[in-house]
Amino acid sequence: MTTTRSIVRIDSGDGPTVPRRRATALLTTLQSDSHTWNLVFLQIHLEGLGYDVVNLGPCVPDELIVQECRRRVPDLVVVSTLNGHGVTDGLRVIRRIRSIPAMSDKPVVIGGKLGVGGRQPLHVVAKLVDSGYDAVFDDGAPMAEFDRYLHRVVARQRRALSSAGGTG
Ligand code: B12
Repeated sequence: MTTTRSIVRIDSGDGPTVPRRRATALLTTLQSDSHTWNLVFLQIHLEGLGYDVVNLGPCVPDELIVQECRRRVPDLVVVSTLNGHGVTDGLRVIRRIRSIPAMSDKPVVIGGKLGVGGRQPLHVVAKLVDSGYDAVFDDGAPMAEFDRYLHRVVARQRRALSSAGGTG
C-alpha cells in the first residue's frame, strides 16, 4: 500500500500556517510484521498534520525501506510495529537507514509495541536511540507526546529551510 496526497501545509501549532514545500513522511512497519491498522491510523494522523504520507504497508523487507529512503529522502520516517519483534528488526533497519548519507540526520522514529509484555526497559530504549532513532514511542505512549515531538521537528526543519535561504 503506497499512498501520497497533495497536502502542502505543515501546521506546527505555534504560529500561522504557512504553505511550504511538501514534507514527506515515510511510514513503514518491519519485515516480520503483518499488522496494518496501526499504519492506517498513523497515515491519517500524519496527513492531518500536513504530511504527504508514503505508506509501505505490512511486512516490509529491509531492502524496500532502504530503497525508498534513498529514492525519496523523506523528511520523516515513522516505523510502527506491534508483533513483538520491533526491537530486533528495528535495530537492524535503523543501522541500514543511517548508513545512507542523505538520511544521516533525518528524523526517524519507532513506536507501537516494541517487544512483548508491555513497555521495554530503559536500556532497550537507550539502545534504539544509540543506534540512530531520534525518538521511541513504546506501548501506550500518548499520541500527544508524538505530536509534541513532530512540532519540534517541523520547527527545526523550518529553521533549516530559512537559514538555507529556501522559500518553501
Ligand atoms: C488485529 C490484530 C492482528 C491481526 C492483524 C490484521 C491486520 N492486517 O492488521 C492478525 C490476526 C493478522 C494478527 C497477527 C498476529 N498478532 Co496481532 N493483534 C491484533 C490486535 C487484535 C489489534 C491490532 C490493531 O489493529 N489495532 C488497531 C490500531 C489502530 O491500534 P494499535 O495497534 O494499538 O496502534 C496504536 C498504537 O500502538 C500506536 N502506534 C503504533 N505504532 C506507532 C508508532 C509510533 C511512532 C507512534 C507514535 C505510535 C504508534 O498508535 C496506534 C493508534 O493508537 C492486537 C491486540 C490489540 N487489541 O491491540 C493484537 C496484537 C498486536 N497481536 C499480537 C500478536 C502476538 C500477533 C501474532 C504474533 C500472533 C501469532 N502468534 O500469530 C501475529 C503476528 C503476525 C505478524 N507476522 O506480525 C500481540 C502483540 C504482543 C506484543 N507485542 O506484546 C497483540 C498485542 C495481541 C496480544 N495481546 O497478545 N494480529
